[in-house]
Amino acid sequence: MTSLLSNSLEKASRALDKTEHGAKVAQLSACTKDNTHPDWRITTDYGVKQSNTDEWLKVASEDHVGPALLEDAHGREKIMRFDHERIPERVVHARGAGAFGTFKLLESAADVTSAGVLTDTSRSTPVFVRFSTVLGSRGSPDTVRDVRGFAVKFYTEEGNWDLVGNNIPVFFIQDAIKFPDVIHAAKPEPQNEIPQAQSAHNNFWDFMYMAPEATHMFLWAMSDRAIPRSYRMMEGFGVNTFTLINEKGERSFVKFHWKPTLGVHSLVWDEAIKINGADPDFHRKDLFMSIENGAYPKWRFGIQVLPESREHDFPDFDILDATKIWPEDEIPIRWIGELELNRNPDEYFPEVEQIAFCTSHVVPGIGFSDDPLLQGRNFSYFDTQISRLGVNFQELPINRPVCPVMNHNRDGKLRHTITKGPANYWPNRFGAVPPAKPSEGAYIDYPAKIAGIKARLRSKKFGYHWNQAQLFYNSLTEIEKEHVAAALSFELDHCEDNVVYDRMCERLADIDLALAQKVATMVGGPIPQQAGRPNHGKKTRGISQLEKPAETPTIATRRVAIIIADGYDPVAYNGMKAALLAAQALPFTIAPRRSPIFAAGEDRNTGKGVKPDHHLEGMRSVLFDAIFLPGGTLESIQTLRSSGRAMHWVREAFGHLKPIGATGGAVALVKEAFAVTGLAFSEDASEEAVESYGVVTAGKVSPDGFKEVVSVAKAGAD
Ligand code: HDD
Repeated sequence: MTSLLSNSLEKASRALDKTEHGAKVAQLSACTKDNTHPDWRITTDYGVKQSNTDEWLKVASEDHVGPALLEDAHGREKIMRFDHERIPERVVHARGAGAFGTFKLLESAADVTSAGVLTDTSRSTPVFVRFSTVLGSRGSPDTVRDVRGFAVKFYTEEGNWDLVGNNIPVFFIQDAIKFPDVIHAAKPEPQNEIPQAQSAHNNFWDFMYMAPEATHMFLWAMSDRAIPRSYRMMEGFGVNTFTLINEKGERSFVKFHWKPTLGVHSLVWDEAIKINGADPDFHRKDLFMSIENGAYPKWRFGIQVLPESREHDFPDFDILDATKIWPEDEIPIRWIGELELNRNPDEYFPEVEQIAFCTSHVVPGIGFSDDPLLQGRNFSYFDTQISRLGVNFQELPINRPVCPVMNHNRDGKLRHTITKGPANYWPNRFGAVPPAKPSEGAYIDYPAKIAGIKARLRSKKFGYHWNQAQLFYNSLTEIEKEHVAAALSFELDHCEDNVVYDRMCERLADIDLALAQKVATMVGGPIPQQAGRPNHGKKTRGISQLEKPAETPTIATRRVAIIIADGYDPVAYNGMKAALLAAQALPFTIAPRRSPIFAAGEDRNTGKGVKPDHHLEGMRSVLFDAIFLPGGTLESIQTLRSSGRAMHWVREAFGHLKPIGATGGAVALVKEAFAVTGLAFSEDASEEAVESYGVVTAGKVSPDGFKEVVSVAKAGAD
């Protein structure tokens, strides 16, 4: 795929390094080295060149070599460094991928905040974004059913701002003190560490029932949002309620949003579970390759703002409750900025693994609210970085702010800044300047007036667990509702304890009776006869992902398999490949073998043939967004028809509702493959009927036909 990278794109991304990423890349380059320097030879970590890095120093005689000597400092260093390569993985969100990018403000929010990053439209703020799954270990697959992390570090001129969000706008619990419970219940069970990276087990669903506040979020987690097609095609949400403070000292509540310009798209579950085996790095690769190919993913940045005076205006929910959304129908989103990811990391560990986010890291103009989940998070992240990376974690290159840092924090493990001067305390007698005033850019802690009793409490509206769960379900389209029912049926099928699935069937009746009945029938639970709580029937905008197509329909970066065999039609093959490349899609040639495949009429002794990118056994249709069969001689069709794998590619792509194109003799092959699915398209089936399934066939090859396949694929991509 890298071969698609044109020189001009490479140049463009290098140019970006200097301009768009500015300060952060300049800072990182000071600690970046290039191990490919032609004059360099292998040395120890203390800099001494070594002549042999393949044999340990040993005692040798004529007929015997060994034992190995402890004296070998190079050998010992090499092994000891290796022994200590791992650090504790993140306790949640261990599996992740990241990239550098740029945040640009398109419209100033100076009416509500004084933050430079949200008011100065001339700025280009460097960022690093890390996407992740929550439950799995570092080596777990990418396409599991799970919430995805969407953590953004803005390296602003006033210090680092970490917006640590998810791709789902609500959370399982309301108070941070319950975080260890929900995570213990969701992670592998303690007696056998099973299952990995799955919520489909007894403990998770036990907790979902026992903690009714989780009801809204588990519906989101059972929806298509939890199996995204790509990190580039998912929304991001700050989830918690933060605050903004403007120059006049007025405070507003705020929720942060990211919306992908490529639209929100998901896999289907059958694809997701198969991709986990076929390519466990599917999302990581997708992000890396699209940036490498110059197809930089973009998101709009939005804020939902409520003046402080409106805190109690919403009878159905508390605006500080992280298990609730602020419905867009009531509080619209102001889209004010844009994020683009345009540079891959140079090395995974020092950048993606060592990046450390803390929700407590905000800049002047942005503050916290009394959201009890956020308050606990502000403690937890800093604490976890100390155990993961050590107390000097903010000195690591990826974590350093681009503005000056001056304070009297010193020492600790692996401190490496050398600070000159005799004073490591304040105030001191050496005439150091005093701390800045607010007018000089200092952070202002908003002087909120607080009075009350000390107690372990939640406010009353935190008890309304059902209204937004129903609102979410009602706002989905029929197909999305079917997917929720199927996901619940899958998950509860993996719970062997009938106490768990029986209770969950009862719980679902608090949301929607038909949903509960459908799932109960599938999983063998008691079938509820009446709703636990009547469904209020309300809906809102912004929930169904079908409302969120790409800003401009596109198949750029989508993967298309062109399946050929010896005797293929070169006009159809080359024409389609050219049409796909023109649309910036990624065509892959797939054939029964990876050695050259010869076109119809090509001499197999003198011709060069086409070298496929993969053979049919090396890949699976689940790894592609669309397939095309160019047809050709009888021999070529016969080769594919008699291959169970080739026919399975076609059927599986059809089963996953992917666009399929075929020309010439391949049309009959495609129809034959469908016959097994029970959807035999008769020879005289109307074109519309066939196309309604995303299938485009043409007896004759024509440039218009290629365009049509591309346009059906575009519609399919949405
Ligand atoms: Fe968290 C990591 C998102 C609640 C405690 N969290 C972490 C990451 C993301 C989130 C994206 C990965 C950051 C990275 O890529 O390094 N977490 C959320 C969201 C939450 C949330 C959107 C709800 C609004 N988290 C939450 C609570 C607590 C934590 C309530 C604890 C009280 N989260 C952590 C942590 C992690 C973490 C243990 C593990 C690794 C890390 O912080 O750096 O501190």
